[in-house]
Amino acid sequence: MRIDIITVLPEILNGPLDHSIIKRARDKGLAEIYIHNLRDYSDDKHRRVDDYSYSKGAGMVMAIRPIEKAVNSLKKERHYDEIIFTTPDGKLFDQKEANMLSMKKNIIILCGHYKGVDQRVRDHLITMEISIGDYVLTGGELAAAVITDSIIRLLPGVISDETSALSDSFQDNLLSPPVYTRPADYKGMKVPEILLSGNDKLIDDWKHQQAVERTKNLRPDLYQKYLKNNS
Ligand code: 6GU
Repeated sequence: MRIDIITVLPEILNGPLDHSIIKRARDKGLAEIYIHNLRDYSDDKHRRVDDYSYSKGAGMVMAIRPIEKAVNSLKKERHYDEIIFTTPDGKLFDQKEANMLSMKKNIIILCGHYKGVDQRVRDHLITMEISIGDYVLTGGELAAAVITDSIIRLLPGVISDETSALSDSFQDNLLSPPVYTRPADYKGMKVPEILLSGNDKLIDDWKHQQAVERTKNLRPDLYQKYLKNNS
Protein backbone atom coordinates (compact mmCIF):
# COMPACT_ATOMS: atom_id res chain seq x y z
CA MET A 1 0.00 0.00 0.00
CA ARG A 2 1.06 3.56 -0.75
CA ILE A 3 0.18 6.68 1.25
CA ASP A 4 1.07 10.15 -0.03
CA ILE A 5 0.81 12.92 2.54
CA ILE A 6 0.66 16.56 1.44
CA THR A 7 1.61 19.03 4.14
CA VAL A 8 3.12 22.45 4.89
CA LEU A 9 5.05 20.89 7.81
CA PRO A 10 6.86 17.78 6.53
CA GLU A 11 9.20 17.83 9.57
CA ILE A 12 6.33 16.92 11.90
CA LEU A 13 5.45 13.81 9.92
CA ASN A 14 8.91 12.36 9.36
CA GLY A 15 9.51 11.58 13.03
CA PRO A 16 6.40 9.61 14.02
CA LEU A 17 6.41 7.51 10.85
CA ASP A 18 10.07 6.52 10.99
CA HIS A 19 10.24 4.28 14.07
CA SER A 20 9.50 0.80 15.32
CA ILE A 21 6.77 -1.17 13.56
CA ILE A 22 6.02 1.47 10.92
CA LYS A 23 9.69 1.88 10.04
CA ARG A 24 10.07 -1.90 9.70
CA ALA A 25 6.98 -2.07 7.47
CA ARG A 26 8.50 0.59 5.22
CA ASP A 27 11.93 -1.09 5.19
CA LYS A 28 10.31 -4.44 4.28
CA GLY A 29 8.46 -2.74 1.42
CA LEU A 30 5.04 -3.55 2.91
CA ALA A 31 4.12 0.13 3.01
CA GLU A 32 5.30 3.15 1.05
CA ILE A 33 4.84 6.53 2.69
CA TYR A 34 5.78 9.70 0.83
CA ILE A 35 5.63 13.13 2.40
CA HIS A 36 5.25 16.10 0.05
CA ASN A 37 5.84 19.72 0.93
CA LEU A 38 2.85 21.71 -0.37
CA ARG A 39 5.11 24.76 -0.73
CA ASP A 40 6.93 22.98 -3.57
CA TYR A 41 3.73 23.48 -5.59
CA SER A 42 3.37 27.19 -4.90
CA ASP A 43 3.85 29.63 -7.81
CA ASP A 44 4.57 32.43 -5.37
CA LYS A 45 8.18 33.60 -4.93
CA HIS A 46 7.70 33.40 -1.15
CA ARG A 47 6.31 29.85 -1.53
CA ARG A 48 3.01 30.90 0.04
CA VAL A 49 0.16 28.41 -0.01
CA ASP A 50 -2.44 30.45 1.92
CA ASP A 51 -4.35 33.64 1.20
CA TYR A 52 -6.84 36.00 2.87
CA SER A 53 -10.39 34.75 3.37
CA TYR A 54 -13.19 36.40 1.40
CA SER A 55 -15.07 36.67 4.71
CA LYS A 56 -13.55 39.49 6.75
CA GLY A 57 -11.58 38.64 9.89
CA ALA A 58 -11.71 34.91 9.28
CA GLY A 59 -7.94 34.36 9.11
CA MET A 60 -5.91 32.70 6.38
CA VAL A 61 -7.21 30.01 4.07
CA MET A 62 -5.31 27.29 2.17
CA ALA A 63 -5.57 28.18 -1.51
CA ILE A 64 -6.76 25.76 -4.18
CA ARG A 65 -4.00 26.31 -6.77
CA PRO A 66 -1.01 24.63 -5.04
CA ILE A 67 -3.23 21.84 -3.70
CA GLU A 68 -4.63 21.06 -7.14
CA LYS A 69 -1.14 21.07 -8.61
CA ALA A 70 0.15 18.68 -5.92
CA VAL A 71 -2.83 16.33 -6.20
CA ASN A 72 -2.77 16.32 -10.01
CA SER A 73 0.95 15.58 -10.17
CA LEU A 74 0.30 12.47 -8.01
CA LYS A 75 -2.86 11.46 -9.91
CA LYS A 76 -0.92 11.60 -13.17
CA GLU A 77 1.27 8.74 -11.92
CA ARG A 78 -1.36 6.37 -10.49
CA HIS A 79 -4.99 5.96 -9.49
CA TYR A 80 -5.91 6.99 -5.94
CA ASP A 81 -8.70 5.21 -4.07
CA GLU A 82 -9.26 8.04 -1.60
CA ILE A 83 -8.12 11.64 -1.23
CA ILE A 84 -8.52 12.44 2.43
CA PHE A 85 -8.61 15.85 4.10
CA THR A 86 -7.87 16.05 7.84
CA THR A 87 -10.19 18.49 9.58
CA PRO A 88 -11.92 18.76 12.97
CA ASP A 89 -15.30 18.83 11.20
CA GLY A 90 -14.64 15.56 9.33
CA LYS A 91 -16.08 12.13 10.04
CA LEU A 92 -14.87 10.70 13.35
CA PHE A 93 -12.09 8.16 12.70
CA ASP A 94 -12.36 4.71 14.29
CA GLN A 95 -11.06 1.14 13.87
CA LYS A 96 -13.69 0.40 11.25
CA GLU A 97 -12.41 3.27 9.07
CA ALA A 98 -8.80 2.12 9.63
CA ASN A 99 -9.74 -1.42 8.50
CA MET A 100 -11.50 -0.03 5.42
CA LEU A 101 -8.54 2.19 4.45
CA SER A 102 -6.02 -0.65 4.99
CA MET A 103 -7.65 -2.47 2.07
CA LYS A 104 -6.99 0.39 -0.38
CA LYS A 105 -4.01 0.49 -2.70
CA ASN A 106 -3.15 4.20 -2.95
CA ILE A 107 -4.39 7.07 -0.81
CA ILE A 108 -3.55 10.76 -0.45
CA ILE A 109 -3.87 12.60 2.85
CA LEU A 110 -4.00 16.40 2.66
CA CYS A 111 -3.24 17.98 6.04
CA GLY A 112 -5.56 20.85 6.93
CA HIS A 113 -4.16 24.13 8.27
CA TYR A 114 -4.95 27.75 9.13
CA LYS A 115 -8.65 28.54 9.11
CA GLY A 116 -9.21 25.69 6.69
CA VAL A 117 -9.06 25.13 3.00
CA ASP A 118 -10.89 26.82 0.11
CA GLN A 119 -14.24 25.04 0.00
CA ARG A 120 -13.72 24.22 -3.70
CA VAL A 121 -10.93 21.83 -2.69
CA ARG A 122 -13.37 19.97 -0.45
CA ASP A 123 -16.11 20.00 -3.07
CA HIS A 124 -14.04 18.88 -6.06
CA LEU A 125 -10.76 17.23 -5.03
CA ILE A 126 -11.40 15.52 -1.70
CA THR A 127 -13.24 12.18 -1.44
CA MET A 128 -13.25 11.83 2.34
CA GLU A 129 -12.93 14.15 5.37
CA ILE A 130 -11.60 12.75 8.64
CA SER A 131 -11.37 14.04 12.22
CA ILE A 132 -9.51 12.01 14.88
CA GLY A 133 -11.54 13.32 17.82
CA ASP A 134 -13.57 16.14 19.27
CA TYR A 135 -10.72 18.52 20.10
CA VAL A 136 -8.78 20.99 17.98
CA LEU A 137 -5.21 20.47 16.81
CA THR A 138 -3.07 23.26 15.36
CA GLY A 139 -2.81 21.34 12.10
CA GLY A 140 -3.75 18.08 10.42
CA GLU A 141 -0.22 16.57 10.57
CA LEU A 142 -0.61 14.72 13.87
CA ALA A 143 -4.00 13.46 12.69
CA ALA A 144 -2.40 12.23 9.43
CA ALA A 145 0.29 10.44 11.45
CA VAL A 146 -2.38 8.80 13.64
CA ILE A 147 -4.41 7.70 10.62
CA THR A 148 -1.33 6.39 8.76
CA ASP A 149 -0.04 4.47 11.79
CA SER A 150 -3.42 2.82 12.40
CA ILE A 151 -3.65 1.73 8.74
CA ILE A 152 -0.08 0.46 8.26
CA ARG A 153 -0.14 -1.83 11.31
CA LEU A 154 -3.10 -3.66 9.77
CA LEU A 155 -1.28 -4.59 6.55
CA PRO A 156 -0.44 -8.29 6.16
CA GLY A 157 3.06 -9.10 7.48
CA VAL A 158 3.52 -5.86 9.44
CA ILE A 159 2.74 -7.36 12.85
CA SER A 160 3.71 -10.89 13.87
CA ASP A 161 1.00 -13.52 14.48
CA GLU A 162 1.37 -13.50 18.26
CA THR A 163 0.49 -9.84 18.46
CA SER A 164 -1.87 -10.04 15.50
CA ALA A 165 -3.81 -6.90 14.75
CA LEU A 166 -6.95 -9.03 14.80
CA SER A 167 -6.66 -9.37 18.58
CA ASP A 168 -6.40 -5.59 19.04
CA SER A 169 -8.76 -3.67 21.24
CA PHE A 170 -11.75 -2.43 19.21
CA GLN A 171 -11.64 -5.15 16.52
CA ASP A 172 -14.54 -6.86 18.27
CA ASN A 173 -15.72 -3.75 20.13
CA LEU A 174 -13.96 -5.00 23.26
CA LEU A 175 -11.07 -3.44 25.17
CA SER A 176 -8.02 -5.64 25.74
CA PRO A 177 -7.77 -7.80 28.89
CA PRO A 178 -5.03 -6.95 31.45
CA VAL A 179 -1.57 -8.41 30.79
CA TYR A 180 1.20 -9.45 33.21
CA THR A 181 4.85 -10.46 33.06
CA ARG A 182 7.37 -11.80 35.59
CA PRO A 183 7.75 -11.83 38.54
CA ALA A 184 4.60 -13.74 39.56
CA ASP A 185 4.74 -12.04 42.96
CA TYR A 186 6.14 -8.52 43.25
CA LYS A 187 6.15 -7.22 46.84
CA GLY A 188 2.93 -9.13 47.50
CA MET A 189 1.22 -7.92 44.29
CA LYS A 190 0.33 -11.18 42.62
CA VAL A 191 -0.37 -12.21 39.04
CA PRO A 192 -3.85 -13.82 38.87
CA GLU A 193 -3.53 -17.53 39.72
CA ILE A 194 -5.28 -18.67 36.55
CA LEU A 195 -2.52 -17.25 34.30
CA LEU A 196 -0.02 -19.54 36.05
CA SER A 197 -2.24 -22.62 35.57
CA GLY A 198 -0.98 -23.53 32.09
CA ASN A 199 -4.58 -24.32 31.05
CA ASP A 200 -4.96 -22.48 27.72
CA LYS A 201 -8.72 -22.95 27.49
CA LEU A 202 -9.33 -21.58 31.01
CA ILE A 203 -6.92 -18.70 30.35
CA ASP A 204 -8.69 -17.75 27.09
CA ASP A 205 -12.07 -17.81 28.86
CA TRP A 206 -10.68 -15.64 31.64
CA LYS A 207 -9.17 -13.13 29.20
CA HIS A 208 -12.46 -12.82 27.35
CA GLN A 209 -14.41 -12.35 30.57
CA GLN A 210 -11.92 -9.68 31.71
CA ALA A 211 -12.23 -7.91 28.34
CA VAL A 212 -16.03 -7.88 28.61
CA GLU A 213 -15.89 -6.67 32.23
CA ARG A 214 -13.43 -3.88 31.40
CA THR A 215 -15.45 -2.72 28.43
CA LYS A 216 -18.68 -2.70 30.45
CA ASN A 217 -17.06 -0.54 33.15
CA LEU A 218 -14.79 1.75 31.14
CA ARG A 219 -16.65 2.09 27.80
CA PRO A 220 -20.38 1.49 28.19
CA ASP A 221 -20.86 2.89 24.66
CA LEU A 222 -18.58 0.20 23.15
CA TYR A 223 -20.19 -2.46 25.34
CA GLN A 224 -23.58 -1.73 23.79
CA LYS A 225 -22.07 -2.24 20.30
CA TYR A 226 -20.49 -5.49 21.46
CA LEU A 227 -23.80 -6.76 22.82
CA LYS A 228 -25.57 -5.86 19.59
CA ASN A 229 -23.01 -7.74 17.45
CA ASN A 230 -23.05 -10.81 19.68
CA SER A 231 -26.76 -11.30 20.26
CL1 6GU B 1 -8.03 15.90 11.48
N1 6GU B 1 -7.33 18.30 12.34
C1 6GU B 1 -7.27 19.26 13.27
N2 6GU B 1 -6.68 20.40 12.98
N3 6GU B 1 -7.76 19.10 14.49
C2 6GU B 1 -8.33 17.94 14.77
C3 6GU B 1 -8.43 16.89 13.84
C4 6GU B 1 -7.92 17.11 12.61
N4 6GU B 1 -9.06 15.85 14.42
C5 6GU B 1 -9.33 16.26 15.65
N5 6GU B 1 -8.91 17.50 15.86
